[in-house]
Amino acid sequence: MSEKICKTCNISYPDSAYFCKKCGSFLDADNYESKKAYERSEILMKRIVENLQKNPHYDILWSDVADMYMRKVEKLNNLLAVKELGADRQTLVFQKMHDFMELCMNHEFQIAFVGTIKTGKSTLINALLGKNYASMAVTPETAALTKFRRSERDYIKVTFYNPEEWRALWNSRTSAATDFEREYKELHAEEHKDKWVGHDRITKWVANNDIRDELVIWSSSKHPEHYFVKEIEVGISNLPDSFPNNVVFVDTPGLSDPVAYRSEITKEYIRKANAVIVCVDAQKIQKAEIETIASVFSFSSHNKDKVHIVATHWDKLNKPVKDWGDQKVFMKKRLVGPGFFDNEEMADKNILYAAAHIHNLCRDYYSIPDSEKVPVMQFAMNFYPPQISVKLMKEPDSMISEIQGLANIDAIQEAINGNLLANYETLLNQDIEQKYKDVMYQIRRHTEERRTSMGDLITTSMADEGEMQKRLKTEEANIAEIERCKQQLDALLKDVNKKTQSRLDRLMPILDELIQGVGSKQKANKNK
Ligand SMILES: Nc1nc2c(ncn2[C@@H]2O[C@H](COP(=O)(O)OP(=O)(O)OP(=O)(O)O)[C@@H](O)[C@H]2O)c(=O)[nH]1
Ligand SMILES: [Mg+2]
Repeated sequence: MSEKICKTCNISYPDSAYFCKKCGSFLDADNYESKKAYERSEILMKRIVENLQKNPHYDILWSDVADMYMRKVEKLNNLLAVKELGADRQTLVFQKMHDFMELCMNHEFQIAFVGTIKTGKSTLINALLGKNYASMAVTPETAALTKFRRSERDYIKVTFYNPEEWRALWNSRTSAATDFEREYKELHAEEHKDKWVGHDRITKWVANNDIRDELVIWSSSKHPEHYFVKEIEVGISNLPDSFPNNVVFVDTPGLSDPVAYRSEITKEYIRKANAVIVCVDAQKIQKAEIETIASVFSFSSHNKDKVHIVATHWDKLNKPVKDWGDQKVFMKKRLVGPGFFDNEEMADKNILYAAAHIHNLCRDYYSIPDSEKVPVMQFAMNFYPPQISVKLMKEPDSMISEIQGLANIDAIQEAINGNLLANYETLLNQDIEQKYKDVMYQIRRHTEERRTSMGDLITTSMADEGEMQKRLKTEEANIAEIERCKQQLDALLKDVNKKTQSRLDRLMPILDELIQGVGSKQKANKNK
C-alpha cells in the first residue's frame, strides 16, 4: 500500500489521507489545479488543526461521563472558534456550548421553585430553609430570580441588568403590564434607573438576622431598585443539617409575569434546573394550573421524575383531607400520559401538598405576637373535631408540633433528599447527556449552514470576481473579449466550486472522526 509523507512533520500517512493531523499541511498539493484555492484551504486546515490541539481541558473530577462530554465539547468549541470558519461567538451554538461547559464544571444541583404569582413559592422555600429569608406578601413580591445556597459566611450578591438587557425587558411589557407601569411610576423608579442599570455586581457580607431586610431592598416590588436587579444570590451560614452542600434553591418570579422578558428568564431557568418544584394553589387547581404544569413539563421532557408538583395553601381547603384526596385524583388523571408523568406511580410520588405558612407560624410560634397566630388557630378549629378544638384553646402549646407536622413540609424535604438527591449524580448525568445531545444538534445545524457559506466565501475570493468585473467593464467595446473573459470566469468558478465543495465534503466526516476519536480514546483510557 502506498503512503504519503508530511514534508513538515515527516509523519507517514495512508494513501487515503489528505492532510497531516499534526500540522494540517495538505499531503496532495499536486492534485490541486488552482494554486490560490490550495493555499487558502491549507491555511484553513492548519488553523483547524492548531485550534484542535490547543485544548485546555478542565478535569471534571466528579463524573467520568461529564468529563468525557466536556472534552468533546471543548474540542468542538475550539474548532468552531476558527476565525476563517466565520465564527461569531454571539451565536446560539457558542452560548449552548458555554452553558454546557459551565454545567459540567459547576455541578451544583439547582432546584427551581416555579409557579404563577402568589402560589406560595417563597413561603415554601422559607419552610425548607428553616427561617423566613425570602420576602412573602399578599402583593406580587419576588421580582428577581433569587438563589439560596449554603455558605461559611452569610452574604448577598446582587447582579443588575446591563443597558441592552434593560431595553429588551422594557420593550417586552405585555398588555397586562399596567400595574407594573403604574408602580414603576409611583416608585419614581425612572430616577433610579441610571444608577442601577449597568451597575457592577454588589457583594455584601451581612449578619444572618439581616438577610431578610437586605433581600427585601433588592427583590421586593415595593422598592424601586428591584426593577433593575437581574439576579440575587444569598449565602446562608446556618441552614438546617438536612440541607445538602451542593444544592441551590432558586426562587423565581411568577411564570405569568406581565413583563415577558422576566418570565422568559424563569422559563430559561426551568430548562437549566436539575429539578423543578411547581407550586399550584390547592384551592384552585383548574385548567390554567394544569397548563402551567404542562409548560414546565415541556421544558423538562427528558426527565419527568425531576418535576414535583406541590399544592400549596392545603390548610385553606374546606375539608383538607377529603378535598385534597379528590384534588389528587383529578390531578393524577390529568397529569399522567404523554407530556406529563410517565405513570400513575410516578405521579402519586411526585404530587404533594403543603401548608408552608402554617408550618412557618408553628416553627416561630413562641416568638411571634398573638395576632399572627390566628391562622394556626383557624386552621386547627377547621381541621379538628370540636372537642379537640376546645382542648387547643385551653392548652395550645401541647398541639403546636402536631399541627406543624400536618403542614407536610417533612414529606417535601423527604422528596428532595430521598428522591431527588439520592439520585443526585444519576440525574445530573442524565441532564448532561441530554444537554450534550442538544449542543450536538446545534453544532450540526451550525456546521451545515457554515458549509454552504464557507464554500461561497472561498469560491468568491478564489475567482477574484471583482477584478474580472472591472476588466469586463473597461473592455466593453470588444464584445469578443468580453465573451472570452466571461467563459474564463465561468470555467474558473466551476473548477473552484467543484474543488472546494468536494474538499468540504471530505473534510466534514474527517473532522467528525477526529472529534469522535478524542472521545473514544478518552473512554478507552477510562476503561483501562
Ligand atoms: N394559609 C396559607 N397561606 C399561604 C401558604 N403559602 C403561602 N401563603 C400566603 O400566600 C401569600 C403569598 O405567598 P408567597 O410565598 O409570597 O407567594 P409567591 O409565590 O412567592 O409570590 P410571588 O413571589 O409574588 O409570586 C402570603 O401571604 C403567604 O403567607 C399556605 O400554605 N397556607
Ligand atoms: Mg415570592
